[in-house]
Amino acid sequence: MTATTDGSTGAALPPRADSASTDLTTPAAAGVREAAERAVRRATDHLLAQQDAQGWWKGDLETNVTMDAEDLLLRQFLGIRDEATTAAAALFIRGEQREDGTWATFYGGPGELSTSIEAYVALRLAGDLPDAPHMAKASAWIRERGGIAAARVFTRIWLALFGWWKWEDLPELPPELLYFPKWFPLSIYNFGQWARQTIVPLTVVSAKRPVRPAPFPLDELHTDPADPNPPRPLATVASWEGVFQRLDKVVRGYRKVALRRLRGAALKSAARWIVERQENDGAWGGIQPPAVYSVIALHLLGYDLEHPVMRAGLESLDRYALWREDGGRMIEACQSPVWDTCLATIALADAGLPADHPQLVKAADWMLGEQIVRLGDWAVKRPQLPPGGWAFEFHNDNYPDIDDTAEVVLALRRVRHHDPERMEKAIGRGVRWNLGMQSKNGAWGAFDVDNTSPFPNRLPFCDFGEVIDPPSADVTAHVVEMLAFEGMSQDPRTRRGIDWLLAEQEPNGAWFGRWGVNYVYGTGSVVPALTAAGLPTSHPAIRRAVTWLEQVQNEDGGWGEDLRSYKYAADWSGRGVSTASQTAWALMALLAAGEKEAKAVERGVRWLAETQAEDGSWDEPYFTGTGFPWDFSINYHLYRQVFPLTALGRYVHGEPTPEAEGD
Ligand code: R19
Repeated sequence: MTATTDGSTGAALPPRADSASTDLTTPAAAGVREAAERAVRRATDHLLAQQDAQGWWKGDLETNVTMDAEDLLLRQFLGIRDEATTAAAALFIRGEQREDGTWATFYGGPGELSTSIEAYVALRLAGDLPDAPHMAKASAWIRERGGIAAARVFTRIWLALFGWWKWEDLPELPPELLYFPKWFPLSIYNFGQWARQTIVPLTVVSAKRPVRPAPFPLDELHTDPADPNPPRPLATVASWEGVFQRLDKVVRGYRKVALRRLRGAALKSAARWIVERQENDGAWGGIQPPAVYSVIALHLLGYDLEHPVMRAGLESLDRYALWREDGGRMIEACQSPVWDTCLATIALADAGLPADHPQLVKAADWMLGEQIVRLGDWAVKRPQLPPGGWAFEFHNDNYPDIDDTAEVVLALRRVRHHDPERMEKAIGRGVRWNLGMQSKNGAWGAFDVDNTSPFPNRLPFCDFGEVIDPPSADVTAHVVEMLAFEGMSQDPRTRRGIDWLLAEQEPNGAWFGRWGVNYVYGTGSVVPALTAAGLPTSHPAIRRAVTWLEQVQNEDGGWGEDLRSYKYAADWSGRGVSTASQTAWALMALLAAGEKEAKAVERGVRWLAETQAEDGSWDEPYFTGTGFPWDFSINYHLYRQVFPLTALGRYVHGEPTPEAEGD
């Protein structure tokens, strides 16, 4: 696909299947079945071979070069950057640069300003000179787009650490924030867990305003080096943005008179808050950005690099690095072993592996050991609820999530384990925890209950990604599906989830995908959940979804949806180059809707069988995972394997049914 500068036009839309046209490739149905069976066998072998000896699966989690750039900037800030690491990171960053000199946030996507600035600075740290052709191209584009002054807050904070931007020209983030009670609109507990964990250490950085000597000037990234910090335009007085910008001025005023003792106590509280949340692996919350900012914050609060907390934190950062065959070093934003393992288990069960297959039992054993049996931040809003969830990562006991818990329970139910009592107990705790985490509106968010405050998003500070965690259709669908398999379809709590899902359906028949791209993921999650919960396949909501999926099927028989669907839904919803995981999601919905004999399914199955590689894998350069819609995208490298296997397995062996489960 040709990427364009603004993403709105130009990227070629793949041809859609035209239901009126004659099908040129009509294969005998038996041929499709054979092709599907063969694809299932090969995909099964491939997936089985990827399991770790300890029982888990983990695909690479690819995002964008801001991870790599910020890792280098952190090392520069602490004075621990070494040449070998820098060279390896630079090799990777250079390899990700686009023809036009920019860096994108997803494969085939448009150049992005803040990402390009951070990548450029990282390459300067690695010694690339401003007049080298690839650097000059990048800086010209950056200047054309408004330069550093137009970059997001996070990027300007990184630059302020080296004096390349003025702290006075950044929004305030006072550590006294920690004192807001949990009912207060701007309490840290009204931010999503990822934002909360990032903001607390950044309050320390914002209070301290540290500046390390810049290793080189960055004049070439300003539109006017003589006036590098042009004031940002004030929003209109009447708007919410205006109100919050004014609030920012008030906080600035407060900074000058901040009660010394209050500020000192707030900083101490922040340090305690951070240290208490360090996980056993030395990182924070399983994701890289909070680890990076926490290490900086603690350093500013006087922790030296030899302090055990700091040593563990710094060592943990190395574990986010993946070494590629060419010697390049890529940083993972986080790691997905629990998510990958439950999805792989479900896929292998769908593929027809016996429930007592040793590799499935091993996976179940590992998952059982990962259940979280202590309280976390979620308990601030649910103090009475006993623990029992699962997190996405290896080490993230403070932040189990509802999505992983639902899918792990669904996966455990597909395995016959030698200790059924242990299984029942674990599943019971997981189900109760998920039920306890239902939001007021009957639906489920990812990490917290009722994390829906409109205020965090209004802060001038929050100009990137999502900062709240409201219920979503994909997570709610996974919980409803899990409750249906637990025999709770008629439970009033499940019914409320179903009603919420029915009300969330878009006029075109699709559902929005919060954590996967995009309407194909939402629809692929919701339809199987609704039918598992007993909705007849003739239900109008199911029919509308089927019609939509058939309408957006590509001419080649697959489905694809570009990340641009988050920004330009009118043109891009359900549209994009066919990918293995998205084709699988569409098929999962159609099969659940009883469309096994439909032409659309036959053509989708054929597409998957034909695009499979000899070794049973699929190739998928396109990003089909979502961190934050549009702003932060993920290529989960195992998605291309587990979802096609689930779809093809269900095509061959039929849907898993709640009745058939649980022996
Ligand atoms: C479904 C399972 N999910 C519910 C869990 C998915 C976890 C996705 C991994 C997210 O990794 C992250 C998270 C946050 C960030 C940030 C960030 C940006 C803005 C703020 Br404010 C705070 C943090 C940057 O990179 C990230 C990566 C699939």
